[in-house]
Amino acid sequence: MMNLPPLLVTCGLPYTNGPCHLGHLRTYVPADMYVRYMRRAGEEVLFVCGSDNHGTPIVVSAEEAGITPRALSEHYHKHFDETFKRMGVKFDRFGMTDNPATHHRTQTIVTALEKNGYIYKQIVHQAYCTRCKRFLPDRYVEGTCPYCGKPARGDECDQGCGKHLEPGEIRDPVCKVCGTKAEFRDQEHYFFRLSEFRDFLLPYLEQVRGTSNAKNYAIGWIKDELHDWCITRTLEWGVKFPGRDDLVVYVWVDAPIGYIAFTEEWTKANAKDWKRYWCGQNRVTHFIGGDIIYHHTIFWPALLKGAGYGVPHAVVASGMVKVDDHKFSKSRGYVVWTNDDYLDKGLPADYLRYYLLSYTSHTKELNFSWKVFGERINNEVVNIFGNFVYRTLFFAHKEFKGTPPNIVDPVITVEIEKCLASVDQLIRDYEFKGAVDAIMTLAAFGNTYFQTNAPWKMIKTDRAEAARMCKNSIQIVKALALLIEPVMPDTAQRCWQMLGYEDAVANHPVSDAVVPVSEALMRQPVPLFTRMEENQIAELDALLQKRVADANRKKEKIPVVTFEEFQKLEIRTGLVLSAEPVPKSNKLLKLMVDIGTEKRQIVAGMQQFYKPDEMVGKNVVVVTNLVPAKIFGVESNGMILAAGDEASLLVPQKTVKPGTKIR
Ligand code: B3M
Ligand code: ZN
Repeated sequence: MMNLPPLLVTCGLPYTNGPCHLGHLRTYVPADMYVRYMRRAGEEVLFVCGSDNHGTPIVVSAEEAGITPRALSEHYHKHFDETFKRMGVKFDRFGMTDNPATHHRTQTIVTALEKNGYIYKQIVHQAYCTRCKRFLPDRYVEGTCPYCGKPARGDECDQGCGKHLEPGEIRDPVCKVCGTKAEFRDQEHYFFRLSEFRDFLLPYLEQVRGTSNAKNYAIGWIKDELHDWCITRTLEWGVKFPGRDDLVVYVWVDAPIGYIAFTEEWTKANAKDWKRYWCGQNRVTHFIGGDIIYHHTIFWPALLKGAGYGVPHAVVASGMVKVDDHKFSKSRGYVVWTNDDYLDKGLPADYLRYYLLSYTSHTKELNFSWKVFGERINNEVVNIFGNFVYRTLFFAHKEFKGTPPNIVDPVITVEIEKCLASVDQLIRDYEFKGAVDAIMTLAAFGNTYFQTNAPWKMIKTDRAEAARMCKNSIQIVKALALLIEPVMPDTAQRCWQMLGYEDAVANHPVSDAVVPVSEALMRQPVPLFTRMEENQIAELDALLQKRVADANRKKEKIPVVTFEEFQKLEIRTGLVLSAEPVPKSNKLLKLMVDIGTEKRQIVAGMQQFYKPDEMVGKNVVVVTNLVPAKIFGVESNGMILAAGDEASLLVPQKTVKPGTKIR
């Protein structure tokens, strides 16, 4: 282990265009566990992340919200920073890609790439909206994936095959803002020669560390053709391409460069050298979602290599998250918001951390459901871990006022050592679930030990023997507190304090698990956990079901109408000239309406709400280009707009000439 470079752990950067949800946590919580453990295993670790502020996801959302991209970014940056802290995810540095450090490092790297001959200019056929009068980069355009035919965004097939799309590749492009069919126009852009990195990437990927999904996908992809990437965009918002005021770099250039910039921000503030982390032999370890493997295993290493930096040591990719067996989807309601649905309901961060870490292996699909969540918390965290700790400490406190002064039995020490060794191996292999399981196995062992030895009976006949059993159990509690810290940091600290320690459990190496518990006086123990009650779970689940139902209703009843479609409707003001009931109907009125250019006969269902006389002389709003229809045998040529079941008429605020267009 001599002279290993320091370990740098990063997490994929959240876009600052929406709140934190379970999908984010699936990556951040395991990364945090890894960092906490590796630190306490004696490694020098730096943990950095930040928010991703550039690119069309932010510009489009800011436009929708009517604020600047910077304001939107600051809002969500703060949100993520606070949410991660609440979840116990503790970065050494949580930066912003729009800050000077990222701008500077990006321009430096792009300049180096140009100098090294990896960037060239080329004309591309870029989607252009004639209505908005602008080019449509990335998420400004939607259409069909040329590879799989599924609906796609300008730069990625997000609903189908997941491929990265180059400008001009998307089929049937439509402007996301106004719905107009886009056309392709020529524009000059800069390209990165990704295709030249194949010979570097093949052997690189063979040895890269991390999870097998990342490596295997990447190796599969580079066996196909590698195409160059267009790395500039016509946007105002972003990092300027060096020497071009009209172009910014593609967000996927400056986003990963943010990892370096955030490291620099931290080293600067801590009198350290960022090059130790990034240049030459390094231990950069990227934790990312499974949907951005391509960017981190192919594009990013090539970029670093081309600019003369060290390349990542490991890529750890998490599996997808499902909710109630459905693909995670904000618009369909299959989402769990970290604050609204979880933390703000008063639920402990540690429960969710435990669930996320222990549900399944890191690379597998995690299928969230409140029911399973409740079961696992009650059956494992509360019944096994919590029960064992509380029984042991309660007994020790009651009978001995603390830890009795015995020697820990070798069998107990062996059991703890076995657990330490397997946890260590599993975490280094990014098998976080396996590690949690191993810790829980030790807790179950403790439970069984306490139950079968029954020191509460023994004490009636042999106090010394009961003290020995108690000491053994307490030693297991100590080991559990130390081991569970990366998983449930708050729980671990409370457990640690109940053992009588005053300091932070996180400051102790995990190996302290076999150091005999000091004979400190204990505090009055209290249960570590509260159970998840059935009605509480039912309420949380009902909220999710309601959100899904609402989303469904919205989807079914309200189809999205493009601006062009909307424009097809002709809506004008009209003046009611005469009105009379339609014979044999108690609902309908037959009206004659002046719509400026002509007089129209219109049948309207408003007899119950308006007397014919009342209608005469009213200014109304009429859809004038509806297909004529016969209602109760009477021809109706238009529709009068009214609100709700009582047919409250829509009328212009100020009197206008009949025939005035509504727009
Ligand atoms: N901001 C979010 C995503 O695509 C994106 C990650 C950047 S990591 C450098 O998941
Ligand atoms: Zn596709």
